[in-house]
Amino acid sequence: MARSAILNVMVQAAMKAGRSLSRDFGEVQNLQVSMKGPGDYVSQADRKAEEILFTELSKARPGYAFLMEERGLIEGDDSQHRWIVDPLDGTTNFLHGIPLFAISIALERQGQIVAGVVYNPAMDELYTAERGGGAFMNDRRLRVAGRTKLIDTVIGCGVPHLGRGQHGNFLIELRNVMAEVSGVRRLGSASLDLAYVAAGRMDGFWETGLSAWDVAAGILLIREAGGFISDFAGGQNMLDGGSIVAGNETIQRALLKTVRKPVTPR
Ligand code: 2AM
Ligand code: CA
Ligand code: CA
Ligand code: CA
Repeated sequence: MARSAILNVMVQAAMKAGRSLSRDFGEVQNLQVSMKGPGDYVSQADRKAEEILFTELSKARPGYAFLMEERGLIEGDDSQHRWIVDPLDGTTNFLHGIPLFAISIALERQGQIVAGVVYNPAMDELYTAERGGGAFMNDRRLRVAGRTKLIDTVIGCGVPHLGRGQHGNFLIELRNVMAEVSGVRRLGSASLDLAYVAAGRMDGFWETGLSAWDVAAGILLIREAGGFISDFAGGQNMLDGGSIVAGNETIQRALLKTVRKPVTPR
């Protein structure tokens, strides 16, 4: 598999930040942790990884703008390009010693996501995609799962955490989905959830209340693996709207209908 120069830059940056996360994951009890809000933690590990990504990406492409979880928006001279970065997606897992976390890097060109990397250093799984070039895990080409009946599927979701609200809506969505699928999973890292859908490990995924850095790279992975994605309204406003429903063409459509079913007393 030949990677373009820009994807190579992203992979090298992700690996370097991944080494930093792996070191910190080994000594997680010594990390300084602070709370940004209820149930919303950030650690030195998040900040160090973000620093590495910012340094590496700006060295390789000076002037590109950034949108990063911890630093926020950083303007650039180049109005065409923007990096969308989550240095540690799944901080709660990380701080609990659960190896389900990832670095997520997407590159936007004129408002379109053209390259994406999701890297889980604990499992050494590197997911990459370029627009029109397919999606890969390490060197293996990815394809979304082919199941077409909801009853046969395993569907991932995100559970709203303390302070995020929408718990009531989530319980309705969950009840709707549980009634129609084979199993429901919750990994705790949205970028990995989307990578797992791209890899065909989960047949679909839904979550609300997400940010652009959680989903930007994963969206491209799924599209390039032949999958479909929409927001909860069926549109394509996933980056700003924060809601997402994914799967193959049939499952995505069915899942969207299922999660949005009105409540029926039972
Ligand atoms: P994070 O670990 O980068 O914060 C899990 O459902 C998803 O929600 C993860 O992608 C996680 O990203 C995000 N998340 C977890 N806790 C959060 C919080 N308190 N506020 C916003 N996003 C959160
Ligand atoms: Ca966070
Ligand atoms: Ca995140
Ligand atoms: Ca994060």
